[in-house]
Formats: sequence, C-alpha cells, structure tokens
Amino acid sequence: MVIAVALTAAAFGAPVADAKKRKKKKKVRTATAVYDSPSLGSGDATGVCFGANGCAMFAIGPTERFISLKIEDTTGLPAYATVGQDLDPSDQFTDVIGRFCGETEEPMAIEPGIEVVVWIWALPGAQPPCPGAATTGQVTAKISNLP
Ligand SMILES: [Ca+2]
Repeated sequence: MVIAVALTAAAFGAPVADAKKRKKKKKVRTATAVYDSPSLGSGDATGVCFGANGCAMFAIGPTERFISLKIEDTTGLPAYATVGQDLDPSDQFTDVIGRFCGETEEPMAIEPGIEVVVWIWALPGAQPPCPGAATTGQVTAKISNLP
C-alpha cells in the first residue's frame, strides 16, 4: 500500500513541475573570483579596490538580472562588502547596488550587461552590522535571469 500511495503522489506532482518549467526558464550560473587584499576605505562611505585583485569582479550577460553572493574569507569570519555597477560611465563613480555581510540574504537586482564589482572591506561595517574584517579570500556568485 505504501508503494501505491507514493506512485500516486509522483503522478500528480510531475505535470505541475513541467508546467512551471515551460512558463519561465530560470538560468543560473555560478562564478567565482578571488581577492588577494581587502578594499581600503569604508563600505558605508567610499573606498578603492587595492592591488591587482583587491575587488571581486563578475562579468554580467545581457539577460542576467540577479546576483547572489557569498564571501569566504580566510579568517573564516563574515566580511563586509559593497556591490556596485558603473551605471553611468560618464562619471568616475561606481553606483552602489547593495551591501551585505558574508552572504546575500536575497538575490540583488542588477542591470544586465554591466560588470558587477564587489568591494570586500578591511573594516567592519554598519549597514548591515558586520563584524568581519576581510583579508584574502574568494567570492562565489550565482547569477541568474530570474530572482
Ligand atoms: Ca560611473
């Protein structure tokens, strides 16, 4: 009897899953970037990428609209980071998309086709509160067309 119940459930479940897939296809890819020094400055104000790999950079495709990020610092502590995109190339500033501590809670909305820059700060942060002080490490990004 247990087997029969399981088979029924599977038969009901399958068409629903197929219908969802046909509606919207979510495409997710994973990318990683290393940073060999933290960014200098304050994540709540401004700062710079330091050295050749002071920030994590991710190229974004024309259909990619969301990014989730996770920092793995060699200290093992959650590091404070700012996410930016240069939405207006005519000025020298990079626009802030968001900030996070260690790992993004929700995917961040980004502008398609524009490189994403992640500053990993040497100092703790305030928005959100974050005790981490970055050293070196790796950032893993999940980049997708849907949230
Ligand atoms: Ca700009």
